[in-house]
Amino acid sequence: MLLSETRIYPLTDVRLSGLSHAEQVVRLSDGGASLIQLREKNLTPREFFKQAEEASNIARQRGVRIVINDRVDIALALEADGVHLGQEDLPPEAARRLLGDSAIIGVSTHNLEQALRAIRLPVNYLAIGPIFTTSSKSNSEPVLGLDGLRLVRDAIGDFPLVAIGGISHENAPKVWESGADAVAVISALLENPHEVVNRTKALLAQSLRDQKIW
Ligand code: TZP
Ligand code: MG
Repeated sequence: MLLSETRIYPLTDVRLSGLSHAEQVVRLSDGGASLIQLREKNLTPREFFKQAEEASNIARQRGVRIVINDRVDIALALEADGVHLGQEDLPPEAARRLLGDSAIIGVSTHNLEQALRAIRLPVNYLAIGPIFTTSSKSNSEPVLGLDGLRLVRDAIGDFPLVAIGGISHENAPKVWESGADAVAVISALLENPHEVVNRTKALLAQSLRDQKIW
C-alpha cells in the first residue's frame, strides 16, 4: 500500500510558498517526495484545474503520485491517482463509484469517533489532525496531541494513518513513534520557497532513519 512506500506526504500551498502547484511538485519531488496532495482553497475550479493539469503532467513524468484535495471532478478529469475528502466533501462511497477501485481515496478525521467511522468506508487511508496547532488551515478543529494520535492508532489497528497539523522536522519523529504511518505537512516544507528541496530531503532522511527495521 502507498503508505508503506513513503512516510512523508506533502500538501501544496500556493499562498504560503508563492509557487504554482506545478513548481511545488517540481521542488518537492526534487527533494524526493513520491506522493503529493494538491490543495487549493482560493482559486476558482477552472484555475485550479489548469494548474493541477500542469502539476499532474510533471508528476506523471517523474513517477510521483498526485492526490487532489476536495475535488472529485478534477481528480476524475485529470485521471489523478486519487482524491482527499474532508468531512463535508462528497461521501467516499460516491467518490469510489466515480473514480474506481484503483483510486487512492483518503478522508480527513478530527477525532476518535470520526476515525472509527472512516475505517468502515471505502478509503485507502485516513488522516487525523490537527495533531499540533497550525496556521495553515482556517477554522481548524481542536488539537489531538501525540496522546490523541496514539489513542486513534490503538483503536484502528493497522489501518493506514496519516497525521497532519503543525508537524515539523523537530516533532515528526515523535509523530511516527506515536503510530502515524506518514506525516502530512505544509509549512515545514513550503514556508520558504528556496528551502523546499532541502527541507524535503531532510524530512525524508529522518523518516528513513526513524523507520523501525528490527
Ligand atoms: N488539515 C488539518 S491541519 C492542516 C490541514 C490541511 C494544515 C497542515 O499544515 P501545516 O502547515 O503542516 O500545519
Ligand atoms: Mg475538503
